[in-house]
Amino acid sequence: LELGSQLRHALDRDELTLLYQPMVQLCDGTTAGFEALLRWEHPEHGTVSPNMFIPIAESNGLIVEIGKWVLRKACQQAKLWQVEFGRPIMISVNVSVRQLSASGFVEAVNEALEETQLQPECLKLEVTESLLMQDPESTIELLHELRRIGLTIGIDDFGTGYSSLSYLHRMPLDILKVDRSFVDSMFDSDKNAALIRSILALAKSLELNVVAEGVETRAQLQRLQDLGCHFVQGFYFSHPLKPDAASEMINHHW
Ligand code: G
Ligand code: G
Ligand code: MN
Ligand code: NA
Repeated sequence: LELGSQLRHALDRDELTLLYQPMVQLCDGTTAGFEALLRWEHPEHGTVSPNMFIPIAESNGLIVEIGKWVLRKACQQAKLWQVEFGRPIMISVNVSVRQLSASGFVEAVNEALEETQLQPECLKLEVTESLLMQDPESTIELLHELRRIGLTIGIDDFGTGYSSLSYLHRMPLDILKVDRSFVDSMFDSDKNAALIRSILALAKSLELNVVAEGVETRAQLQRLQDLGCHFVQGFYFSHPLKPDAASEMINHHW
């Protein structure tokens, strides 16, 4: 059977799961929240990466249903943590192009929030740079609507797309996530170091908070802190974790 039709059953068979990667706040070393990362536990192929099946889900339309499941599951988990730990825990959900542009996306967000009773302020959406530039005018409208609800909007994989600066400053964004390729190469040369500095300067002038992703070493962490980065994520702190293991990171001091 081909992957596409198996994916149709994956939801019913409970084969989709979310892992959670901590997002660390640099000013005080606390866990500010988590990014929810989707996995497919395939009965024969083992764990399948979203890189593999999200494109399939986008082409056969299943992304809408999968996206709703992810939103609901992530909000549910954030609410559980909030109740257990007595403070709001931010949850970030990745949203793909086709999902965001499908009609009913805002309704799906509202339903997930209502059903789980999570405050909208705890939900962050990560949209990729390429998405923002595909249809900027209607995207700006939609993001405004989501922010009016109370959501936080982050631009993911920043620096890898082709953002037009003239649109970027009109985009209703809260967070800029520096793509991990920049963190990866920040010590390679003076030019690479300058690149990440200028991304941080751009974020500052646009009044966006910055998350650096893909932090794998203490040296990277220290440099990013010196450069004024607000949040970090990466294997240096933690891989994406199952809910129980993620719970143990909530009161961890980094
Ligand atoms: O966690 P991992 O490195 O496997 O993620 C690979 C890619 O899949 C990343 O680009 C990530 O943004 C994307 N991704 C992870 N979870 C989701 C999800 O729930 N929905 C969408 N649309 N993309 C996701
Ligand atoms: O596109 P997005 O930023 O959503 O991608 C998230 C992906 O990056 C996840 O699949 C996650 O597993 C992966 N990831 C998270 N931290 C690190 C890291 O420190 N190094 C590397 N190589 N990948 C990471
Ligand atoms: Mn992401
Ligand atoms: Na990214």
